[in-house]
Amino acid sequence: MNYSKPKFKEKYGNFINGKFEAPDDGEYFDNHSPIDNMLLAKYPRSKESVVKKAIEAANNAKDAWGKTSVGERSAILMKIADVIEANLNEFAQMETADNGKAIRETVNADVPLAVDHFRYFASVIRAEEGSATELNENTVSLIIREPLGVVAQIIPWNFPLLMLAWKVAPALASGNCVVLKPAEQTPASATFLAERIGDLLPPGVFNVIHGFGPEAGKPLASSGKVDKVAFTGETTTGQLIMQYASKNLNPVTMELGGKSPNVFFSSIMDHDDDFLDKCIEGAVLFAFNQGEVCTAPSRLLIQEDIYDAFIEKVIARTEAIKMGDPFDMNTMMGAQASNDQHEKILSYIEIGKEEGAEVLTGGGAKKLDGDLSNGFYIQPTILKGHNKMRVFQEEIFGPVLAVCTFKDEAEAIEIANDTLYGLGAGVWTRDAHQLYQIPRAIKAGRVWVNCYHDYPAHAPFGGYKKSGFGRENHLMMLNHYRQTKNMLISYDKKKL
Ligand code: TXE
Repeated sequence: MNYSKPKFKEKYGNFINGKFEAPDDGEYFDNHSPIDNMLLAKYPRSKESVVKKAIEAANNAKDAWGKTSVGERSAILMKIADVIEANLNEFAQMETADNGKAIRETVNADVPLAVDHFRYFASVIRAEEGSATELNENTVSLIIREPLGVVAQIIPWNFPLLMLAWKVAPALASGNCVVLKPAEQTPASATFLAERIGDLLPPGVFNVIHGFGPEAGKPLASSGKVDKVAFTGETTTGQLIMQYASKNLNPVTMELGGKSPNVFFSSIMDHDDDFLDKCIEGAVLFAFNQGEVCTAPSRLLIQEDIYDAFIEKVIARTEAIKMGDPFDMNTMMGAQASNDQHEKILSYIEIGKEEGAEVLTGGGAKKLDGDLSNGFYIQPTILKGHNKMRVFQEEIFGPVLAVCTFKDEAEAIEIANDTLYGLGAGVWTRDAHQLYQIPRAIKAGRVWVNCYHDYPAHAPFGGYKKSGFGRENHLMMLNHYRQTKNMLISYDKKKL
């Protein structure tokens, strides 16, 4: 199949109470493609009045939706998954045009993983069992889960459809209504989804409002008429959102930034075989999704006795990454998501150089030909330095790898944990002791051992430290969107 930029309408509305609506003040913002900086479409620049309307619609729908049976909700989520799957290529093209990522990623990862997420939560709610305990011969304790009501969800631009699925699938599965604000950089796939699934859900159950963080996100997160705020994005934005939600004592889930260590021990070089090739691929995953991944393995730690031999292979593999038209199936790395992001990454490369880091490969923007020359491309870049440098400590969110060496296990653990963040980590070794003990010692919510960047729906995902709290994926997620009701029932006729 030949992939290309899909046709967009001139402008789109917010999706509120089951239909698309123009913004009440008539204000729109322009959305450009980072591939070539061309205008894609206009979206509503929503303000508080629109946000309130969406929250009201969700509140009106919550009682009926909360009372639907598990079977009904499961069937609807299955249908949503089927609709996304049936439109896989359209979703993938839309996502590539909007975000700039390569079509091979959207076709093979973003969209299929979103489909799987809806199927997982459709299935897992049917397998759940409750709990009843006889406390004594006349007293029974029943534990019942109830939906929270209306959930505000604010998502970023790096995996627009997949982050939507991570948030929306468990919230709907648990019986909540949703008001979702996609990132202003990537409004397309949430809109496309609302167009396709709008008639599967009762009006008001799923609402999408577009706009900027302070104008639309803030009133959404601050509202006393929502019952929970779930957020993925930058750590400082997460801190603001916690402040807004705290006024209403609303619970929050925070999935924030990262600076994940990827640690390679000497034993990986013991044999020159497939496993070593896998390790090299694992190190080069810093460039996956243009490095715009909260768990990007952006710090590479190599045991010093294998450094020269291993880094040579990593550099060679990095230089073989094919950049080009994101709609070409052979392209491995596409455009950064926005001009702002492009500028931010380039400035970090300069900061690295000023700090004295050695550029091992890359080191600047990448100019492509024709229309693509206006797009936001960056060469995958490797900087050698030490862990105190800013490029080792701050989230760059681009294809920039900071590499250093370590002597032994103790130093590997020390460097790995010398970060404000604790989202992801990788450990690569053939040593059975290390492959258990090192991940246990690293303070991160997800440690991949001899693998990386795998996100199955049924494995819990989330951060330690400034990477946030609460978990996503896995059935434990359901309880982040539910209340626990305890019914204590006495069967004793006389005794109180
Ligand atoms: O993120 P924000 P930005 C990091 C990454 C990137 C930097 C800035 O380093 O360079 O953050 O990106 C909404 N009240 N990550 O500015 O601001 C916003 O509209 C309510 C890492 O795009 O966190 C969008 O929908 N909402 C991260 C969402 O928050 C607000 C993924 C995310 O935007 C708001 C994204 C406010 N005051 C960026 N301000 C990860 N680790 O996954 C913004 N928003």
